[in-house]
Amino acid sequence: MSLVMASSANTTATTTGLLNPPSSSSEEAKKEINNNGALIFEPGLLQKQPKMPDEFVWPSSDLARTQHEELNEPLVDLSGFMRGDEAAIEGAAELVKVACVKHGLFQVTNHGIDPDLIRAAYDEADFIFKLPLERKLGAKRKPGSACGYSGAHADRYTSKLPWKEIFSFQYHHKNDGHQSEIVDYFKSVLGEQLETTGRVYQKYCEAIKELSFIIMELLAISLGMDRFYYRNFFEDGSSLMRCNYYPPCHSSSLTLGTGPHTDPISLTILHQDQVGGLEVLSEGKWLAVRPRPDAFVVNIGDTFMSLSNGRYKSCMHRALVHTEKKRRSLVYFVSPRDDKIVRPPENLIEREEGRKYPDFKWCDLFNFTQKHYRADVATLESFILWLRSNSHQY
Ligand SMILES: O=C(O)CCC(=O)C(=O)O
Repeated sequence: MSLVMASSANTTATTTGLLNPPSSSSEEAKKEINNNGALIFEPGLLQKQPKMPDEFVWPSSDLARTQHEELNEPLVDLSGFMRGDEAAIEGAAELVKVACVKHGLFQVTNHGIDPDLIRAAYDEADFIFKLPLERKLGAKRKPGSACGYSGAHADRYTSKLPWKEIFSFQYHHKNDGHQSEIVDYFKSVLGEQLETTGRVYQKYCEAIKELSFIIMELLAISLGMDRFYYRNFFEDGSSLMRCNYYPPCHSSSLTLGTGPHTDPISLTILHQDQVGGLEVLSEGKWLAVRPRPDAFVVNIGDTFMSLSNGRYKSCMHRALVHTEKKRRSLVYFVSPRDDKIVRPPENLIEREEGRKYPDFKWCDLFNFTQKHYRADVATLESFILWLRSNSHQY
């Protein structure tokens, strides 16, 4: 992190290692470095502090120790799906079903994504996070938006800060006439120099979108529905791609890289590097998800839980940080078009004892998590209470 320290020479370090605004510079530069008054995450300095700043210390309930046990999630081999082998597809759908009913997470292998593309996506993430602090803050997330740079979510919160930096951007599944959406975004917020980075992620998102559609087909089959039902539902949707960078942390037992939460979106497709740290709550125990270079982790989010009328569980997970090693993950969050009504298909309602959740629009849940509520272990329940109290019924 020395790059960041060098670039922030005109900032003043507090005893906590969170940076105060610079004392003398132009108003514009001040605003940029000052993060609009929010504290700035600078892990290089934090590592030199004798004590972990309170902002990063999580309550013991969230820090409940891992069981030193791995989650026994299924490894779903997609090669049968790729060659159209119906028996193999049925077998894969059965594995998906068991995992989604139990805890909402499985891994997929033989997914067809080029390992060189995955490697390139990690290399570009390293490049982004090594940029000077001013450049990253110049691309910081705007209020109400999920896109851009954020250090420890310090722009939004003042406690239970996650020990990580993130960079996120949007990708529309139907990008008619705008096939360089991500390239253009990178160039606009980080400069022309980032064109190659944008191209790598454009390719990465296009490939993962195809994978997400395959998984949507498997999910539909596993729920006994028309195979293309969810694929069609998400065809004109969008995804958010997030690169997570977790610096090493001496006080790793006091903090978290990502706190316990379920994802508000529909489906998450994640690749983690070999350091490990992703954990899932299963039957009351935090269990590690083993990193596999050849696999993607897939988990159900709140919106898909609603679309399955509560049959499939939104996966409760968190990420630990390592004492000596940096950790990275590449996360692709799938969502329907903003104005789509989230409602389970009729045949899932008929077979069930009524509706588990009311209809809602995805954009309302998204805005709820951006403006009113910090995604945690109870996002969907809280959203539904809010929806009802605000008479947003569809
Ligand atoms: O890094 C990980 O393994 C988990 C990331 C995550 O849950 C998130 O970014 O929401």
